[in-house]
Amino acid sequence: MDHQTPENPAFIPYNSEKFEVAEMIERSRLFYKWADKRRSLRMFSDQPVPRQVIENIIKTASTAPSGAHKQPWTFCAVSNPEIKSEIRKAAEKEEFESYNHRMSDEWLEDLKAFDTDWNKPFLETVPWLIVVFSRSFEWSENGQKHQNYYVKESVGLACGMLLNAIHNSGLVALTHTPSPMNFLQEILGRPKNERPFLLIPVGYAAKEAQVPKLKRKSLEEISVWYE
Ligand code: IYR
Repeated sequence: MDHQTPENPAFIPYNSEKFEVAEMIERSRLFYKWADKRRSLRMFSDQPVPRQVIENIIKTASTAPSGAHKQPWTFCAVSNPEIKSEIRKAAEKEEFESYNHRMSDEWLEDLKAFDTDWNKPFLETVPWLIVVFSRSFEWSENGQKHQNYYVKESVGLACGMLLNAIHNSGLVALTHTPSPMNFLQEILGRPKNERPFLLIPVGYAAKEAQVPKLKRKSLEEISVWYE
């Protein structure tokens, strides 16, 4: 491997934290119970959230595994009110078209439980929008293109970690996908190798926030065991 010296080895020891079986079972149970409390929110407070929290959340997301460790993601953190307002306007324009002309009857029926429509006031209310971009390739310094690998898988994993980091901070989020999302690339001035992946409003839940009463699939429904 390149640049390998005794002072700068290519591989280093990894010591994982280990637990007794009983503790491991209890920790995994508690982590599940905690993760199961996370919900997608559409009702946010305008209470500010310190930038440092958002920085830590984004750093956590970037610990996700990625194809060949390319970390093919960019997280745009937006608190600027003018930019949030621009994003809301553009998102609502697309969502209006989607709800009125583009989405199938079956799709609209499936969304009834969520009571959503083309209005997205939360895009302005929330203190932060995290706009996640996937990077399909990179340019090297001499202008050569280098493909990234398993980009959707990698960015999806990072977003999962982002959502749990948000949950861990006592904040809430929505994985919002106005469609099409090209306007985000324009508004935020992102380069051609980036594609918008998710628009994630992050903040405190509104005082009177409600969520639809949903049931998660049981273990039996989601797993098959080959022991
Ligand atoms: N993007 C639209 C519609 C929408 C689609 C799905 I699939 C959802 O789970 C929720 C909403 C919107 O955000 O309203």
